[in-house]
Amino acid sequence: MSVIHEYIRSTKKFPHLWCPGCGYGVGLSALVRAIDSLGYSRNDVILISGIGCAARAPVYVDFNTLHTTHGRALSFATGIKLVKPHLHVIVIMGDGDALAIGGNHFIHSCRRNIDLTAIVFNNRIYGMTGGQCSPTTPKGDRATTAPYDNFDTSFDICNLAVGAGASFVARGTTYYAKQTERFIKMALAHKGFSVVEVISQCPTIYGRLNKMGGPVEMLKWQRDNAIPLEKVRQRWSDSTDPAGDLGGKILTGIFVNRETSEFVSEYYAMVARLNGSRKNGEAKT
Ligand SMILES: Cc1ncc(C[n+]2csc(CCOP(=O)(O)OP(=O)(O)O)c2C)c(N)n1
Repeated sequence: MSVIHEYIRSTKKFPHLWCPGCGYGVGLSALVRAIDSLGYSRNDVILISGIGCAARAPVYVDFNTLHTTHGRALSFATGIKLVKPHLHVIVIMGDGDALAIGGNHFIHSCRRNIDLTAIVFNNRIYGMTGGQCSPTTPKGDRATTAPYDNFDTSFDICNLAVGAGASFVARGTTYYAKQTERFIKMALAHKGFSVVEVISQCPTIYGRLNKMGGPVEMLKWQRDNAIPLEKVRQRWSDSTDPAGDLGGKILTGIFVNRETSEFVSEYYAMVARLNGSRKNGEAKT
């Protein structure tokens, strides 16, 4: 029996709602294996999600789980982490949930560097609601709300997270699932706001609209188009390749991994300081 079977709520919550060939099960398995390999007690883990196909992930696994409103998973997670700082608080979001309706919460969680792990399953579209453009739909691609091609420029989730102050940021794919698992494990062990973007195939909607073939072809596309960040950095430093012109390729790897002040520790340090000053009869605030 695989590790995954020890954690799934197979008798209560199956069949799951993901379409055949969806990559989200691969992303969820990578997360479960990462948690298991860190030896966390499942009672100390809480998975929180908003709304969308990605946001269904916590429902299928036997941890503490919370399914919240669209785009607000990080707010719920922030409250829980502040009240129960010993918990490993993990937030699973889709690209629309995290970057569209939840975009503001996302950037400010990065800025706070609060000790949460955000896993963003990116299928480049709104899957659950029928294939509308999301902020990560690539320019020139089709969506149900872009029948003549999308002319918006897409967000780069990882660079956005780095710029906003997240202290661990990585991108993996469902094709390179072991690599993704490794990134998630590092993110979980990291103290601070950690983000792992997981590029996933959505053969039923995004793939069909963009004539990318079935799940196997979409996975092969990932295999052939994922470029390790180190290679590009090398090219940039050689200055032979114009920066930014990646021709639709996906950069994978660790974008940032830094130690910097963390919100919950600072908050409790301040509480202790203020309580101390009260006891000593000093100013109350
Ligand atoms: C306040 C609110 N607005 C809109 C919706 C409708 N809605 C449900 S899921 C979703 C988009 C989900 O997209 P994404 O986060 O990319 O997840 P996916 O389904 O692709 O995994 C939207 C707009 C909602 N549930 N609540």
